[in-house]
Formats: sequence, C-alpha cells, structure tokens
Amino acid sequence: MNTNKQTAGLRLVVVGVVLAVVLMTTLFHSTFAMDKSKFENCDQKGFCKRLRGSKKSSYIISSQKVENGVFTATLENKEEGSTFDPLTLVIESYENGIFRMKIQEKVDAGVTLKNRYNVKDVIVDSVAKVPISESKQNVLTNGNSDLVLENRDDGFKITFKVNGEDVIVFNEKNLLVVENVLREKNENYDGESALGMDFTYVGSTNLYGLPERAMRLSLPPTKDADNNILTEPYRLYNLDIFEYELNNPIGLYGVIPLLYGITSKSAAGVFVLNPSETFVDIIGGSQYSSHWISETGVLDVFFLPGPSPKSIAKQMAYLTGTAPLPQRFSLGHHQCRWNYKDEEDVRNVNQKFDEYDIPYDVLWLDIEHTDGKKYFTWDSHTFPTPKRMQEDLASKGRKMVTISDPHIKRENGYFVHDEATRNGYYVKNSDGTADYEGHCWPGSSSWLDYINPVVREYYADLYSFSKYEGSTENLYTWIDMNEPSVFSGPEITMDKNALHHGDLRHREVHNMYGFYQSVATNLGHIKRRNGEDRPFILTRSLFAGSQRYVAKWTGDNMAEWSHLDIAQPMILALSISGMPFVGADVGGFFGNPEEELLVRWYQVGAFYPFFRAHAHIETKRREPWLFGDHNTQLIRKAIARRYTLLPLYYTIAFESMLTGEPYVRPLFMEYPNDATTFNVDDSFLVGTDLLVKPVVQKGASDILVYLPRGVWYDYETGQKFDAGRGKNVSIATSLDLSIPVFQRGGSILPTQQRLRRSSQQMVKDPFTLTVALNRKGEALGTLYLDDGSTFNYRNGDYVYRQFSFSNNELKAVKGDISPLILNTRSNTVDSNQNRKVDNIIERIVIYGASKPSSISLQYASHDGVDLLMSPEFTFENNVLTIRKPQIPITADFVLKLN
Ligand code: MIG
Repeated sequence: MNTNKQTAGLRLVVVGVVLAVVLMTTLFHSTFAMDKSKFENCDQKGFCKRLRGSKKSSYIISSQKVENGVFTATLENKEEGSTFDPLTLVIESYENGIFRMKIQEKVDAGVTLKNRYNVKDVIVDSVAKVPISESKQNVLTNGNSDLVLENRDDGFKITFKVNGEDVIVFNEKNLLVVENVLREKNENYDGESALGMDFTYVGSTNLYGLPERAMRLSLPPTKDADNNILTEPYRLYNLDIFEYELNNPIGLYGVIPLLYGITSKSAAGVFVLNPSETFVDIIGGSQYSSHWISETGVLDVFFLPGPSPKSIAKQMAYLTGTAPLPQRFSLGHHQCRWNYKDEEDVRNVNQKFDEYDIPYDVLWLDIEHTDGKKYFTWDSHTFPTPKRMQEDLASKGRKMVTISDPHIKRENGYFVHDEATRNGYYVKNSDGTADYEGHCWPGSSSWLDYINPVVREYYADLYSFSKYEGSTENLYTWIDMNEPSVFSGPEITMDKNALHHGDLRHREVHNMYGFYQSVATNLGHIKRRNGEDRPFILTRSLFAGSQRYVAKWTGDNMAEWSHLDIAQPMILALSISGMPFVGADVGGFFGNPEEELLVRWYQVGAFYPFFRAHAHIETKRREPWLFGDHNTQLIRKAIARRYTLLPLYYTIAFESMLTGEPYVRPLFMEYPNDATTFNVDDSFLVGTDLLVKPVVQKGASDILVYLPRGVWYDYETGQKFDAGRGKNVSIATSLDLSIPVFQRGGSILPTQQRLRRSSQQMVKDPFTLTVALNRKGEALGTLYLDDGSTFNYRNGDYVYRQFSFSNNELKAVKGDISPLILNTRSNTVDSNQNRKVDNIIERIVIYGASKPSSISLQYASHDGVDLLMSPEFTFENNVLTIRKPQIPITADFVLKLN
C-alpha cells in the first residue's frame, strides 16, 4: 500500500470536508433562503396562467327565481359563439346574515355532470338555513343583509349590502370563469376545470386573512389598479417550504381561504370553500379587489357581513366551529427539541427545570424517538422504558408529546404498513394500480388515506394504549409533515393525480390532507379513554375547521430577529381566520439564536396562545440554563409571567369556545373605528385586556407603542397612561425590563402568583385580582375554573365568576354564560355551575383608584353566615393593594372603598 497516496487522499478528504463545512456555514448563515427552483409560480401552472391573464366573461343573469327560500338562475354569456358555457347560480342563506353562492356548469336534461368535489366536514352541522326572499325586484334578502343583482352591458354583478351600504361586489371585473368539465378537449381547451372570480371590497384598502404565509397582516396588492403585475399572487397550497422566505406571497403549511376587508365603518368578507390549489391576486387602487383562481372544485362562496372584524371571526366560527376548551396544561410552557436523545437526556432536562425553578408542562420527543421513523414505535436502545419515563414526568404533574407523521415506512413486518397494505388504506398512484410511494424520513413510504372515514377510524385506533405500545394517558400527539410533505414529490408534496378514496384526485383535496389527519388523531385521543379527557394535538398543516381538532404552530422559522418580528402577523392571521390556538417556535427553529434574541423571544412567546421552545437537530442545545445566570433568570421571569396569567388564558380559551373570538387578536378587532389600528400588527391583545408589544429589535432601549383610546396601565407597575383617543407612547425597554405589557382600563384580570413546577401544581393556589379602572372608574372581568382536563364542564362541573367594579365597589357574582353562546345548537356547556372549589382570593390590586380611608368587605361564608370585615390595604405609587382578603373564590362578595 502506498502511504503517500493515502495521506494525499486523506488530505483531499480533509480539504473537502473543510470546504463543505465552510460552504454549509455560509449557506446556513448568509443566504438562509428557500430554494425557489423547487416551487412553481403562477406562470408555470396552466390554470393560473390562463385565468390570471385578462380572460373576461360577459355573463348575464337569466331565468331567475326564488323557490323554497333558495334563489336559482342561469348565467348566459352574452357573446355569441362564446367559449363560456351557460352556468347555474344557486344562492342560499344562513343565520347571521350569511349568504352562500354556488356556481356550476348548467346541465341539460339527460346529461350528467362529472362530479365536481363538494367539500365535506368543514361546515358544522349546527348551521341553520334562513329562507331568502326578494324584497324588491332583483334584491335578495335574508332579513339581515342583501344581495342586489344587476345585469350591466358587459356582464352581471352582485352587490352585497349590509346595513344599507355596499360592502362587496361580486364579478365587478367580469372575471368569472368556470371551465366546463363537460366539454371535449380541443386546441383552446385542455379539459381542465379551473374556476375564476373576483370580489371588490368597497372602500377598503385593508384586506386580511388568507393564512398561512410569512407576511404582514394587512395584505399588500399583487397587481396595481391597471392590472400590472407587482408580485406573484398569494398562493393557497399547503407546502413544506424549507427555510421559508419572509414577505413572499407563496403559501406555507396551512390554508384558510378567508379574505375580508375593513373600513372605519364596516368589515365584510368572503370565505371560499375550496381545498384545491388556489391563487389570489389582490388588485390595488382606491379600493382593493381580489381575483381568485382555483384549479378545480366547486365555486362555493360564503359572504360574511361583519359588520365588524370581530363579527367576521364569529361568522367563521358559526360556519366552521370554534376551538374546544384545551387541556389546561397545554396552555403552559412546552419544551421541545429535535431531539431529546434518550431517556437519560429527558430525565436530566426535566430535573434541570426543577433545579432552576423554571415551570414547564410538557416535554416533547421528535422523530428520533422512533425505531427507524416508524411511528407508534420506540427506539428500544434510546427509549427502552417509555412508560416509566412518562410516569416519571407525570409524577411532577407533567406530560409528554410524541410526533407522528403521516408517511408510513414501507417495511414488511411493520404492523402499520402491513395492515395498511392488506386493507388498502394507502393513497393510490395515479392509475390506481398500486399504493402511491414516495420518499420521506423513513425512506420509501406510503401515505394513509385519511380522506376515507374507514382509514380515519383505523388510524384513530392506532392511538389506543394496546396498539401504541409504550403510550400512557400522559402522552399526547404532534402531527407534522402533513401538507403532505413528500421529499421526492413535485414541490415536495404529493402527486396531484394520486388517487384517494371515492375516486378523488389528490388535486381535489390537497389542502385538506392535514385537516383529515387532524380529525383522525383527535378521534384517536377521544377513543383511547372513551372520551374521559380532552385531546391535545399539535399540527403543522390545516384547513378551515381544523380548530375543532388541533392546535397549530407556524413551522420552521429561523433564529433571526426578522422571524421574531413576523411571528406576530403570522399568529394574528391564523387567529382572525378561526384558528385561535397558535404559536411560533420560541428561539427560532433553524440556526442558533444570540442570547438577546432568545431572551426577547421568551418574553414574547410567553404571550403566544401556544408557547413552545423548539430547535433543529443541528443547532446547539439551548435549554434556558445554558446562557449564563442572568439570562436564565430573565427567561425564567418570562416563563413565570405566563404561569401567573394561566387563569386568564384558560378563561379566554373557555370563552372562545362559546364565542368564537380568538385568544389573541389584532388591535383593530377591538378598535375597528380607529383606522390607525388597521396597520398595527407588531403588537397584539390577549383577549380584550392585555396589550403586548414585542421587542423585535436588537439593542432596543425604548420603543413606540400605539395605545388605542382610553386609559392603560403598565401591567407590572400600574403606571397610568391616558391615551386620549389613541396615541403613541415611548416606553423604555431592556432585557431586564422585559417587553411592554399594558392592562386596559376597564378590566379585571385573574392571576395566580405562586411559582410552581407545572400548571397542575397550581390547581389549589389562591388568586390575585388585578382591577384596572377606566375613566368612569369602572371595570369588568371573569374567571373560569374546572378540573383542567375532562369534559365534565358539559354537565356543569365548573366555576365561572364575574367581577365588576363601579361606584367604588368591587362585586363578585356567578357569571352568566348565555350571552357568550354563539350558536345554541352547538353549545354543549350546561349553564348550571356546580363545581366545588376551595381556592381563595389572596390579594386584590386596583389601578386607577384613589386612596380610601377604609375598606369593607362583605360575603357569605360557606355555611351561609354573613361576614363583614375590613381587610388591610396599602396605597403606594397610586396602586391600591388589598392584602389577604381571603375570600372564597366562589363567594359572592361586595368590597367597598370608603
Ligand atoms: O423536515 O421532525 O416543522 O418542527 O422538528 C423536518 C423534524 C421535519 C419539521 C417540523 C419540525 C420538526 C422536524 N420536521
């Protein structure tokens, strides 16, 4: 053997490795860019290219009639010999002033329409139709809102009117196209079945919705008023985009096809029920329009009348359901990483949290915990005793989550693969002759066809304790890669011609694949304990309606300040579109955050509805104690803040289940008459009462915060800010001061101030009420309590308290849930509360009161004895603190400032 050659070879290898490392580091750090060559744009898609051009129709409405409360008509193209075939228009109506419009090919007697796919399982059963009548000629009304039909010279338009004002015009631009699936292919027509339509948002230049993408909340136009192209259209196609780019209209993992516009007088929108690939142009000008182009499916549109952004949220929830009350622990702090290596690692991390006295509720295991990426198995070397591991966590009141992806390893002997193969549960290839195969984490894989209800039942049963060996009641689930992500597929997803149950092509249901995995996983969690406890599932992909089954996070962000910044509008876009339980990876998934960024991220993340730290497998370890004592303390403080606010988050989540309002929301949702709020997406409200201003800039020493009208108080110090009719204030900030958080004057917040290891250990802790008075000296608040995990609240096993302050008196009474209930047909909560709890109120803090000379407190004790006392208080820096009133939380009381 020639040693020289060997050394030379070795040297070459070394040089090669060094080069590769340098190259990878530069790639990793400087470009961090998505690989655009992998993804297609509108021009590369036949249907989008055809319809994005100025293809205009000139349909007019004919043979219209209202029968049995339903409007039908024919749309005929005015041009003779037109390639636009006649269409059928059907309009129905639901409660709350919602209209639904469907347009399809007109079918002559004797001809059957090749079925276009009508979406199932998104619209809830509890919706109720309202008959339409014609109030005047060409005016359809549902008693709440109107549609005005008009035939112009160049085509029809339909104007949606709310409170007598025009809000949305359908087909103003004559972009209606329904490519006729009945027609033969010829040189002009390739037999596709694309849909096009346009909506004009009267008087609005602020359009919101269309998640998910890494964009600001108020969506900028993609075309100018003269139809010149500015950017790619917004894309609605669930994709796993590696290292996604900011401010790119391409769609990420999830889709909710809602787009609404607001003015200072109104809000109105459209929800387009179509899960096929869709592009949306926003056309600029003095009022914006949207042009929707879908590859296939049914043209099926819901007109939402608003008239406020909050009522749009409620109308979406009315149609697609609200998010159920989550497990209380899931509102706590989650610790994740790709990957905790083994049981020893888990034990250590768990123990360190206790050592550093940092609360957390859930430890997460990523794909490496499995045996060769075979989900529902464990790597027997690294995780030999998974039950014991979970029980160990449970002994501290903590839970575990494991990941379960929808790709199934094609390995004989792997029970899931064997069963799926035997029973035909996989998605099929395009000619239906074999199971669809692709490449993913485990290598060669196939995908369960969740569109099939039988497969959903099967998959649900995989979560049973007997099938999922090593799982316990304390184990919950994370579903990832469910766009679906297929490494070898076109645009990293499934072949559009792959065949699903019911002869559906993948293109027809693409955006609902993750939705159906969510449905099945949720069902599995319900079934495994016969409905004893509430599921907790996190998903990456979603569609409208997913909020009924899962929580959602925003996927693979980066450890960069710009990603900390964009997380707010991303979370808000999902929140206003019906998905309230959302969060972004704290710390940033790719890359290594500098210490300041990490601390800032915890300070904001502690206010996300879903609060989880996560990191890529190639990043440095970043548990909170690895950045020096001081930073550990700052992170601990941020997390502790979340835990003190858990009663508030839990109360908001309960109310959201009934009202359909999001957990966190943009300022414009609460202050829709203040046009300054329309472009504010770098701060947010928790419920209605906390205004959070993230610090997303390195080295910031002060920061401008827009406070809407009224009075606000620094949440920590009680310092008062009179915002008049709304103004910017400059606030000092530093890592030590944390981020600015304000409490709204007029609110009462329930908190628990004792720091514990996990949420479960706070159950018996006493409460602090923080009362912040408005200009009139008034305030309102609520508190919801239950066992934190079961469905027993349905039978009244809960406590819902209402607190109010006026005329120098703070009163507590039983809360009334009835005004919260969005739809009585879907309400499952008994209004009679019968839960017994022993918690007390240990402190009441009042912002905005003057110093009283004395305080009297009156309430009935447990055994009905009327108690009268004068609790101690202090008054410092304009903050009144009532010490140890020790009132039972369920007692009605009156506390009077004399
Ligand atoms: O392609 O399971 O977004 O959170 O850690 C990567 C490994 C697959 C993507 C998820 C991320 C998770 C990772 N997964």
